[in-house]
Amino acid sequence: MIETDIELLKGIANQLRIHSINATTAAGSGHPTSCCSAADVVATLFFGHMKYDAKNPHHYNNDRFILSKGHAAPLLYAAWAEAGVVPVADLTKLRTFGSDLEGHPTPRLPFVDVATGSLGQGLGVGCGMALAGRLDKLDYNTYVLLGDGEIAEGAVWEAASLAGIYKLNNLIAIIDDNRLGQSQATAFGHDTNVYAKRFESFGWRVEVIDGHDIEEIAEVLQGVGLDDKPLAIIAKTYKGGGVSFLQDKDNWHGKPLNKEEAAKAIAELQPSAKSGIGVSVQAPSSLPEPKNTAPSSYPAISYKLGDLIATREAYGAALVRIGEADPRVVAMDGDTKNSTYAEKFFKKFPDRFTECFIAEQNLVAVAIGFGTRGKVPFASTFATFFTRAADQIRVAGISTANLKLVGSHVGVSIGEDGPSQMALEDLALMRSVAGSVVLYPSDAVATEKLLEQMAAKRGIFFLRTSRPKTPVIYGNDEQFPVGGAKVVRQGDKVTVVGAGVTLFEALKAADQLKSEGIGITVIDAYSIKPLGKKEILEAAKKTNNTVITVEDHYPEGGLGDAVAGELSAEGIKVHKLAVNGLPRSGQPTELLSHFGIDAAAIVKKVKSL
Ligand SMILES: Cc1ncc(C[n+]2csc(CCOP(=O)(O)OP(=O)(O)O)c2C)c(N)n1
Ligand SMILES: [Mg+2]
Repeated sequence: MIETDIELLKGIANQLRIHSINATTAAGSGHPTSCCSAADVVATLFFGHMKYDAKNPHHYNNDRFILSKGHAAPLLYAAWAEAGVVPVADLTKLRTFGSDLEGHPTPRLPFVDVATGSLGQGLGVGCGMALAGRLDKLDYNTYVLLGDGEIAEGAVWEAASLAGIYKLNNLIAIIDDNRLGQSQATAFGHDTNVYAKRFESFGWRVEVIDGHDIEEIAEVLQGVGLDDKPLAIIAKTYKGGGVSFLQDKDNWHGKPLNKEEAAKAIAELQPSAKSGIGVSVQAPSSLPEPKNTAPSSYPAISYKLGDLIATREAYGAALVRIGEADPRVVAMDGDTKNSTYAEKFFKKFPDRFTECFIAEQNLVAVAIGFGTRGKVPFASTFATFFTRAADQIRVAGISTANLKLVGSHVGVSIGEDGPSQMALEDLALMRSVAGSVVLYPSDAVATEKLLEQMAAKRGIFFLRTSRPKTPVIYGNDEQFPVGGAKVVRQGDKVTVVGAGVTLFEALKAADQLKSEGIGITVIDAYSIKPLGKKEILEAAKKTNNTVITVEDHYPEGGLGDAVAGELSAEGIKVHKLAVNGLPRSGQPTELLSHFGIDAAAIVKKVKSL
């Protein structure tokens, strides 16, 4: 790097500081000191190192930058303003309603791939992006900027572990070690050695640098990708760095400067500030663009009515079938692939499968990362273990991510393994995610057809599969539009709505009641969000406005609440049968009976009404 460049980068760093201070002072809130500590690193990355086409932030081979410490958003916006993407005049609209420059970054902005601000999530997403780059034979690098306080999060170390295992030398973590967190100093402060040893033990190459020395920053960045390990740069910095009365001071986290303070700070910075506007940056190399387009159709299926196949097994078959036609499909699992049947896909397409080991937060983050790169990621594990990644899934909602989650082993019907393995809260969690779709097929055909839609449509989908084998009840040509429901039996007394194993209990109940001269309607609610309201309402109106829901889930937030929530305004009475109480090990039939969600319980409830 030539000397004038160093001077220019120093100047740009100060310009970024000025923008960050001005914007937060105008907003009356925000984190200027968290921006100042990282300004030299960000200036060097954006104007002296990264390869990207600023005119097209979505370019398939642009270097990626994730601001994992999302509260430093003004710094990110300032960098993209100096790169010519955000109008400089817009920076002071920070945090105002109507501006896309939100308090923490969201993909409303074209240069933001994922929402950040819930600390600890960026590095896992970066792993997914780095893996996708490798799969697509692209040479972009993924840079993730983290705070020193942030890396107390376990999810960071799940990601660090995976990056080390897969030797992701296209992934760079930069730790802005400014010694301070929010309310006090971080646990290890400026003891960079602690962080160095930790990253090294996870298989990373580590460089410890002065994070305010542009020359040093530029020099270590020149070593990116030179060996077969991910690179961690521990940058020793000062919070508020560059401004004398802020630098390294306690009690300045998350506080804007008042007008006088801002003027004083800018008077210090201005003399050496330089604009980045018009500074040329390296373009991405022109490698072939990956084929990330959806196929026009998927191959047909051929199941026989009555065949016994667990929906989890149908999931594995569907993933292979769809993956054959759709090169965008990738899969990942958390060491349960032989139970979720993702293994079928792994065997067929080993390059497109990522074993994420037992680290579910990272499993979800990796999937989100793949999704940002035009892939259609299917992540699977036992449904209950997705609850562990609740925050990643919630933030995926804010990111409007393309994310497909498939959870198996649901409810008490898994039996002997006992309550720690039973998903009984998953529907409640997944229904509450912004923009999510929640599907719950009962047979193999429904599973296959729903999976096609999951692959074809963008968005966050959760598919609940079951452990026990269930008979195929639908013909191969049956359609299962998202937001629909199927009437599988018709009667006039009451409508029973089930899904998964409880659908078959409802059918048994219908047979028994029929032999006693009582007719009931049975509905397969394969689409829980959006719910097949039209079908259920129509049926309910023909059965005395009375509905019974039956589900292998706790009563809170599952199928029963979904149906009651949609139908209460229509004057329909909804009676919920659900797992009311703490489960224990036992045979599935015993447990379904004990918790009152089997055929006998349905018969009893129908008669009581
Ligand atoms: C998961 C999570 N927990 C807590 C917070 C609240 N919070 C925002 S910034 C911050 C301190 C971060 O310290 P550090 O990572 O060192 O960043 P710095 O501001 O020092 O660069 C905290 C606790 C959060 N945003 N996310
Ligand atoms: Mg800090």
